[in-house]
Amino acid sequence: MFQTGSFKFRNISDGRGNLTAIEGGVDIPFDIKRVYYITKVGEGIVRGAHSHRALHQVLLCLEGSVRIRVFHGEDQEDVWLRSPTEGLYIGPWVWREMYDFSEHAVLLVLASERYDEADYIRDHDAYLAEMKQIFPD
Ligand code: T46
Repeated sequence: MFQTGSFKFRNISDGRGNLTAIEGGVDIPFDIKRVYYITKVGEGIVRGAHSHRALHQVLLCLEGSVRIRVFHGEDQEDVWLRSPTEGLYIGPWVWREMYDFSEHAVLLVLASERYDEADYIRDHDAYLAEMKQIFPD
């Protein structure tokens, strides 16, 4: 129902450097309709602080590190992304916040749908109320 999960992607390394390939529907459980990335986040800044109703995403930190806090109902977990071969899957109805971006951190996000502001719940009380309505137990 409320899903998060970790992925480890294959690193193809040779004398020229590293290469990691991610195929939608193969390496991650959805087709990729959108890619975006977040850079130059200053010290102490918190991003995210919202949930989605339908969107599936995988987050990767290509450079540096970032801490992701995921929350669904009463459970909360902090996940550090520190390697470009690690991905964090976040499904619908999971509240997420991104903290502690290191200097030069590059957060890449693979998304299952095109951008749709109507899919966001940006108010935490509204999120809890909607969750209670949809998942009463
Ligand atoms: C998420 C976390 C991990 C667009 O126009 N198109 C887009 O595809 C996206 C993602 C955003 N925007 C606009 C909407 C806002 O005016 O860019 C502005 C900043 O977006 P937001 O405040 O939602 O950014 P974050 O970093 O708080 O959240 C983003 C994603 O929006 C969100 O889906 O899960 O990264």
